[in-house]
Amino acid sequence: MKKCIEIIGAPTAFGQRKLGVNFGPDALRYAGLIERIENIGHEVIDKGNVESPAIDMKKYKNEQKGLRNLDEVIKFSTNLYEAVNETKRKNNFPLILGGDHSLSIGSIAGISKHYENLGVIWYDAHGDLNTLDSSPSGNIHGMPLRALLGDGDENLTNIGGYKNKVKPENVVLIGMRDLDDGEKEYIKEVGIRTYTMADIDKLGMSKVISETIDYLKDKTDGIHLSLDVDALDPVETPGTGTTVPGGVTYRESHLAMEMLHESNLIVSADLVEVNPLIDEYNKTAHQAIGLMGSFFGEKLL
Ligand code: 6HN
Ligand code: MN
Ligand code: MN
Ligand code: MN
Repeated sequence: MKKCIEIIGAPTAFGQRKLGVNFGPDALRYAGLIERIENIGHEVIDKGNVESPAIDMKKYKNEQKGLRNLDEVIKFSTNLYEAVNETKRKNNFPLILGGDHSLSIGSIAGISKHYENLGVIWYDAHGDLNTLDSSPSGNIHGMPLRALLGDGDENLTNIGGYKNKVKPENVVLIGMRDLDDGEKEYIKEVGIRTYTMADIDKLGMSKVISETIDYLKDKTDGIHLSLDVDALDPVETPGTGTTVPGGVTYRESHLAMEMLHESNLIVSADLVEVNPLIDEYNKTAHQAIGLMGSFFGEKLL
């Protein structure tokens, strides 16, 4: 089925400390993302990049107390919320290009407004379920999913003018291998469906995705994919700020994307944490684009 996909660049680096992730959207464009999706037969509209507050280098590089770059993250999230909301109002498919993972606070705020029960697949090495108290870093890219579930700084939980964008029973975590203690406790406390790397090894990706789809399909009215490229093994996607060894392979990820495409349940996606400044000749963007091919229904024959 032909889709109208709106590309929304989200050039933010305020959620962490490695500059260059703000160039992720252009790295993905220059590696050929749009042509790749158009060649499948979809219509693609590139909305360009969302406006971002300027980076004050001194402030950015310095130690900060509390939530790093909070004001900038709030402003950026609000801008992104508005852009994504507009795309959904037109009933187009938003593909949000990061940028660090804090952007999901804004993107999912713009999507969830249009659903009673949005499902979220968080494909990542990390849970991104910290609050300031449990965070080892103060980096907001380690907190977006928790903010979307309703906990954290009020400004972040209320982007878009409403709270509790997602329900814990509508979330599935895939690829987990680096969780902070507070995140582990929270996952158990509220009961979030989680596939760790050990689970993926044991079950195989095919079973992981078919279980995920079965788990979400009846209770949700649309599913958002949040794809952090650090879910993959750093050998496959080295150009990202918080690599963790022992990740998902490129082929397993293709299978996951193909199965999600076939499910026909996905309504939006974030592709985040591509950092061309710490990459090997834009390899990570190229790998990510390969995955987007499968995600949007590319077939060899
Ligand atoms: N990401 N759990 C660590 C932290 O600082 O909170 C790492 C977060 C990584 C964030 O995957 O987008
Ligand atoms: Mn992440
Ligand atoms: Mn991650
Ligand atoms: Mn950690």
